[in-house]
Amino acid sequence: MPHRALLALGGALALAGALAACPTGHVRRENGAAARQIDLYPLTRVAAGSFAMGSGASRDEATHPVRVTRAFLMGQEVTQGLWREVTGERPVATRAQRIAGRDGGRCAEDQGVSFVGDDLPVVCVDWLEAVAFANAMSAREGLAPAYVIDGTEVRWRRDAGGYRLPTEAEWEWAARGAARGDVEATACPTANVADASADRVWAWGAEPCDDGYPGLAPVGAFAVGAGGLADLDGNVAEWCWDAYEPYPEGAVSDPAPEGPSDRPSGHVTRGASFRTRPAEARPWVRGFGMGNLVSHAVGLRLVRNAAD
Ligand SMILES: [Ca+2]
Ligand SMILES: [Ca+2]
Repeated sequence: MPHRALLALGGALALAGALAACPTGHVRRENGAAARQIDLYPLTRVAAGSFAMGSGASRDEATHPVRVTRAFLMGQEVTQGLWREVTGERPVATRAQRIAGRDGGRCAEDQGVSFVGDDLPVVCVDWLEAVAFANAMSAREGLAPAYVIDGTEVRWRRDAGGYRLPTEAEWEWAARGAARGDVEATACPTANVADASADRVWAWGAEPCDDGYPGLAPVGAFAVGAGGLADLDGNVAEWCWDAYEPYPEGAVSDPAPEGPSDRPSGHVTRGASFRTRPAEARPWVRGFGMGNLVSHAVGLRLVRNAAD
């Protein structure tokens, strides 16, 4: 068994029982008020724990011990319908007009494939828009905002109860727990990746399977892994909080490198997308984009600190 497959198995075993679904559709208010129905963004609890982060397959994925000291609640990829509900804007269509030419002008449509739909993941939002959306979600539910945003500078108030982007470590910890075993071998039929249907549109290269979605898939269209998290290994890559840095050599707790939103080396994105070949759809692959990157393959999912 390849080293990275062993690590994947080890990670999955270490996480057995670490993920547990919250009662669907409920969140508990931070201020102790009675829980209320939240229909639009169910959350899954991810327990605190320790794991070996990074596959060890390359210097960029250097394996190192990481401790996630606090449980958190994680949602699915943010849909365009949720974005519109919270902000009043339909991001893809409006941004495609405002930013024509960026990402090849493909934010709303590419080669006849539509990227617009309420049940599709939000795409073509940059990192600053993603953190601003997290604060907007918090405001909507009366939660303390996680971010103080001053122009392009963003400060994370780590104890705040509001919505935020996951850290890269939280994302990988959750993804390893939700993985369905050998992700490399199974990504194509169980996640929205660059498959034969995409090849028929964009001629990216023949793949041996067809997941049925050349572009975006509705969020949650594929079977969820342990604990109820979906699309961690496909559909859209997702913005994380972290500035993109080389991994540390030693053990760390709650790593979360910070930097200006427009730093040249950018912010981390995690997870494969519909543009990722199945063999590359691995939960420890790191991506990054400038804070102002706009891509129709990059969206977001949100987390909150768990109350206990
Ligand atoms: Ca696909
Ligand atoms: Ca994803």
